[in-house]
Amino acid sequence: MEGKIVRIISNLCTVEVGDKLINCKPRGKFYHQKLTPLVGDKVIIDEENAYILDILPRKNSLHRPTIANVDGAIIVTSVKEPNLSLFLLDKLLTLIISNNIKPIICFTKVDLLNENELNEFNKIYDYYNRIGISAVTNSELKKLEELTKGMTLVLTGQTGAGKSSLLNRLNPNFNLDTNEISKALGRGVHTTRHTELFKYKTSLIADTPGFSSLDLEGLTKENIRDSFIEFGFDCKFSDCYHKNEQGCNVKERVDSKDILESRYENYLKLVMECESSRIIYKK
Ligand SMILES: Nc1nc2c(ncn2[C@@H]2O[C@H](COP(=O)(O)OP(=O)(O)O)[C@@H](O)[C@H]2O)c(=O)[nH]1
Ligand SMILES: [Mg+2]
Ligand SMILES: [Zn+2]
Repeated sequence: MEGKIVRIISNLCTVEVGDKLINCKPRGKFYHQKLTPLVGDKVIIDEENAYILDILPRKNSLHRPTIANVDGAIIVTSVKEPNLSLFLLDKLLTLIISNNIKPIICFTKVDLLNENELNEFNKIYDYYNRIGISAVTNSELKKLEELTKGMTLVLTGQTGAGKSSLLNRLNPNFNLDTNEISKALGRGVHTTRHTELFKYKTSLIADTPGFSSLDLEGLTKENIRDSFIEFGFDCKFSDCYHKNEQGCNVKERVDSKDILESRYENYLKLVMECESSRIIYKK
C-alpha cells in the first residue's frame, strides 16, 4: 500500500493513505542503509504490522524544514510593512526555480497601497504572470487553490510578510500564531518544532517556512541565468549572459521596458554576488 509521510515525531511516522492516517515505524534496514525517512516521502507500508517497507525515490529534498518531494513553493511577498523587495523576490525565485520547484508568488497587504502605488503594483503583478510565473494576491485564494492542485508545498517569505496569516486562512487547523512573540525569540523557536504537512483542499502544505534567502548553497551562474526565464525569449544564444554580447537583444528589451528594469538589475546583482563569493555559491 502506498502513502505519503505527513508527520514524523521521533521514530513514529504518520502516513497518509487516501483519507486515512496510519502510524508506522520504519524497518530496520533503513537504519543500515543510512536512509532516514522524511516528511513528504512516498512510502510503501505494511498496514497490518504498521511498518514502512520502502521509501520511493525522491524528486528532491530540502533542509530547514527537512522535507522531501516538494512540488511548489509559495513566495509570500508583502507590498508594504515590510516594503516590497523585488530583489528578495527575484533571489527566492532563482533558488526555487533552480531546485526544479514551481514558484507561486502570493502578494499580501495590497489593501495598504494608495492609488498610485496600486498602479505600480499592478504592473509588477501583470509582468510576472506574463512571463509565466504565477502571481496572485492573498485575496485570490480560489486561484491559489487552482494553481496548487495536488501539490506538496512550502511557504517562504520575509518575517511579517503574512505567511502565518495566509496558512490560517487556507486551513484553520494550522492554528498558527500571527505576529507572535516567538518572532522576537528568533528562528530557534521554529527549528525545535517538527515539520508537519497539513491538508489544504487537494494539496499538502508544510507548516514551517522553507527557503530562506540565505540558502544559496549550490547555486551556479548558469542557474541564475536560466531562472530569469524571460531573458531567454529575447536572446537567440543558449549560453549568453545578456551583458554586452553582440546580437543579444536583452538590453534593448530592458530599454524599451518590455523587460522589467528591476529584473535585469537583480539579475546582474545576483551574478555579481555569485562571482564574488566563494563560500555561499558553488563555482
Ligand atoms: N493589512 C494587512 N495586514 C496583513 C495582511 N496579511 C497579514 N497581515 C498582518 O501582518 C502581520 C504579520 O503577519 P504574519 O502572518 O504573522 O507574518 P509572518 O511573519 O510572515 O508569519 C500581522 O499583524 C498580520 O495581521 C494583509 O493582507 N493586509
Ligand atoms: Mg509566522
Ligand atoms: Zn543574451
